[in-house]
Amino acid sequence: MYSVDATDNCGSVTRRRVSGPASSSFMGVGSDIVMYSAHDLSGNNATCSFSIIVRDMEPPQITCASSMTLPTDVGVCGRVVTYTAATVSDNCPGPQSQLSSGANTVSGSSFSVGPTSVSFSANDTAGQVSSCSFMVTILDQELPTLICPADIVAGSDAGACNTQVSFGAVSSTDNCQQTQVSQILGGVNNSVFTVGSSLIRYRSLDTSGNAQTCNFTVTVRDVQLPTISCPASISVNALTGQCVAPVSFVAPVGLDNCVGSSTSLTAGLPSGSSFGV
Ligand SMILES: [Ca+2]
Ligand SMILES: [Ca+2]
Ligand SMILES: [Ca+2]
Ligand SMILES: [Ca+2]
Repeated sequence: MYSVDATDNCGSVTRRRVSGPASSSFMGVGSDIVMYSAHDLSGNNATCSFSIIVRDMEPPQITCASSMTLPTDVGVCGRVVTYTAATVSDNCPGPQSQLSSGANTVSGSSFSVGPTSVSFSANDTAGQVSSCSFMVTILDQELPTLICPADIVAGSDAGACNTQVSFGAVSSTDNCQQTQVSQILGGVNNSVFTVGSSLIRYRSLDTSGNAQTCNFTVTVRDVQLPTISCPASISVNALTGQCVAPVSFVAPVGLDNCVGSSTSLTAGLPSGSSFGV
């Protein structure tokens, strides 16, 4: 809205808008010149002009997609992510959203494990800029693979209730790098295992803390027979007037490479018994 005044030395003056928009009329962004003329009763006239500039002072409105957290694609340390580009509105036509973060954040590209910021911006014709951003977070939730050796069966060493056992390497892979493999249970490789069965367990950890375990057993068998020596055969005479005789002998005790062996009488009478003729 504007007003134009005109005065004269004699009587009334008539005003006329020669060009340009009228006061209170709608005017788009840009500039225009308004010209008026004034006419007195004697036919003299004068003109004046002024310019009107309408500026866009309103920055664009821009809205980004919501932040997202997604697992990695199977077997790879990243994920192909698609998302909706930011939407823009403005009081004036023209602005469109433009990706302002790196080329590796284009929708449909492969995002690395971890958080990545994706930013969009929009410029209106008046040079005003608005921007928004959201996070794409990729989580490695895929467990490492871990392969243990097959179960091992070994015989005890001669004269010992154990043996040294070597086992093959454990192999591990992960969709991401730097897998850490460690043994968490059982005797170590190349150590001496006693007769019996031992559980060996390994664990593989990826850099995101996903754990995989595998097991195998080491069984050492006692392959050595016990030894036992019996006394020499004994010959005694029957007691006078009887057909028997008491006989004592040192009961044999067996020996074995492993502790816990026992010796038992399996036939005949124990020492001190009365033996018949
Ligand atoms: Ca005049
Ligand atoms: Ca604007
Ligand atoms: Ca993994
Ligand atoms: Ca034995």
